[in-house]
Formats: sequence, C-alpha cells, structure tokens
Amino acid sequence: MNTATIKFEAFEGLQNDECQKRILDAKKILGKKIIILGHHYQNESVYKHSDLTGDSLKLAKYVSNLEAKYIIFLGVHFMAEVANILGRANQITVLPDLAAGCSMADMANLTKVERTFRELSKVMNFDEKITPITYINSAADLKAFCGEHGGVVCTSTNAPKILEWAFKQREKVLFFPDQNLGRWTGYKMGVSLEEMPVWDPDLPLGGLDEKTIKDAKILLWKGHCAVHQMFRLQHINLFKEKHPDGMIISHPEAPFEVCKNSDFVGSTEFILNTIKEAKPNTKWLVGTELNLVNRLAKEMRPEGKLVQFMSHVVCECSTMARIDPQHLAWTLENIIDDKPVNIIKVPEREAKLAKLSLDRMLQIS
Ligand code: CIZ
Ligand code: SF4
Repeated sequence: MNTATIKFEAFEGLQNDECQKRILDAKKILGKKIIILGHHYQNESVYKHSDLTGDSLKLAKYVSNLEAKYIIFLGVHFMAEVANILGRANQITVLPDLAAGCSMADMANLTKVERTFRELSKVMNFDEKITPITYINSAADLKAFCGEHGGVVCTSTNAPKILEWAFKQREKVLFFPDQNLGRWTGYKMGVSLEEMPVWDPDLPLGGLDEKTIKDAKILLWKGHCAVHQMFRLQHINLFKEKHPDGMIISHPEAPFEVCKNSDFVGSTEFILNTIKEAKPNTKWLVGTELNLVNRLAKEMRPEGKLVQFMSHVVCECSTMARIDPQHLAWTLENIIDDKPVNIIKVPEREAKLAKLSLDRMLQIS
C-alpha cells in the first residue's frame, strides 16, 4: 500500500489533455465525497470542473449546507478559510495551491489592525464609537478581530446593507483593507469624501490629525486591489468614442473615478446578471477580472452582445491563476489515497470569533 502523499512534482509537467482526463476520472471515483466550489475569477480550465460557482458571498452561503466530506476551493486563501469556518466540524477544506493568496487581503494584517486600534483608542473609545468592517478579502484573524469588537464582514454584494447596519450601531466605521469599495459604498450612501479620509496604518495616527479623525464617518484603510487598480478613465473615454451607445459596468474595487464614470457599479454577481439580462446587441465595457470578462464575452456572443475588457493590458488575478489543472488533479488524487494535501484549517479560537462576524454578515444580508 502506498503510504506517502503523492508529490506535486509528479504533476508539474503533465500535459493539459492528460490532466483534464485525470481530473474527470478522479471526480468519478470520489463522487459525493467531494464538492468543488469555483469563484468567477478562476480560469476556465479549472472553473469548468466546479459543482457550484459564485462570488464569495454566494459560495459562503452554499458552504453551510454541504454534505461532502471534502470541499475543494477553486479560489484564493481567504475564501477557503471562510469555507472552513462555516463548514461542518468534520469537513475538510482543500485549496489546490497554497500560494493562491490575495494581494489586497495582504495589505492588512493583525499587527497593523491592532496597532490601528491602539492609535484610534488615543482619540476615542474605539468599541463605543467605531464599527470595524472587514471586506471578506482578508485573513481569518482580521475577521476574528471584527467578531471580537462588534464588527462585521462585508462582500462587494452586500457592502451597502452592511454599512447601513454599522451606522445604526456606532457613529463611525473603520473599513479595511479595500479603500475603493469603502469609498464607493460610502459615497453612494451620501457620505462626503472629506468624511472618508484614508488611514495609513504605517503612520502614527494613520497620518491624520485628531480633528480629521473626529470628523470622519468612515476611515478608509490604505489598501487596494492591484488588478482593479489598472482600470482608468481613459479606457472608458476611448470606448465611449468608439461606441457612444455602449454601457460601462465596473466592480467597486476599481478606482473612484472609474466607478463615478460607469453606468453601473457592482459585484461580480451583479455584473454577470446585469449583462445577461440586458437586451441583445448591447455593448459593454467591463471593469473586473479578465477570466470573468472572457467567459462572459463568449457566453453573450450568440446574443450579439459585445463584452469588452476595460484595460488594454492583461490584468488577470495572478494569485487566482495559481489554481491550475495540475494542482487540481494532484489534490484530487491525494484524496483518493485518503492523504489530503493543502488542508486549510483556521485555529479554533480564531475560527469561533471570525464566525461571529461572518454570521452577523449573513444575518444582515
Ligand atoms: O466577493 C467576491 O467574490 C469578489 C472577490 C468579488 C466579487 O465582487 O464577487
Ligand atoms: Fe484579491 Fe484583487 Fe485577486 Fe480579487 S482580483 S482576489 S481582490 S488580488
């Protein structure tokens, strides 16, 4: 009997066709023992093997009702953590490549958030005045921080509802790690830009003075998504010149100026639904991750819809792209041998506190 796990090296050079076949064979053998969840930003070569697809909110909601012993997450690290936190105790969550992180999530960490807590506590009673909100794109220990301090998690789908809820609890919000999502959501609620200063966690008092902090409604963490940051107003202008009747739709992680000049702004679920429900022969410029846009463009072609990616340079989420067919085949074959690799397990205390802030979110949305 084989007692060691199969090493990834055995899969590294595997040709795509062979790899696809082995994934299909492994899925057949494993049957209901596994369920594969796929995020919209995943490349088609693995996305097509998903049993369920969605944005992180939809996928998080699925997790609470899954029977399979193994959840295979085609997405990035923080999503697999959420699956582990919300899944059943004996369920095992697997992320096919542990290097699939999120560069935005990495822009905040517990050391910096705790330092921020101490800094802000010099100016006011944090737990009385400020609701911490973490975008779901963040590590589990930050969700735990929010759980412990009366805060909550949000996604790009439910951010408006979550902010509304937060302002019913306390007068201010600390929003991390994505300043763009926080700014856009606040702006749409009527919060002025002056009331949403950027908090730089590497500077004393976030680089702000006491008065600015006291006058603020939302303190926006200095973080962003490197992929969505590439979209520019000039991309919109060029598209409009060529297609004056075209529509612009962007993700709220895009820069403020881009969101402001878009006809629609919303999460990946929103973008997909809006374009799918649009009239035939309409033209769309889309500001979100490339894999989603390519898939949608192909799907919409028979209806005569033009779906164009916003940037001229390729901006695929490189960390999402770490999940390739080779890693998927490798993890599945190890599960067949009952030797799962790349298990994502959030430490118990952290998971309990993080679940608090996730459950709050699920209840509100
Ligand atoms: O929430 C998600 O899944 C992400 C990362 C983007 C979106 O808007 O769906
Ligand atoms: Fe993170 Fe940006 Fe990739 Fe989304 S697209 S997973 S925010 S790096």
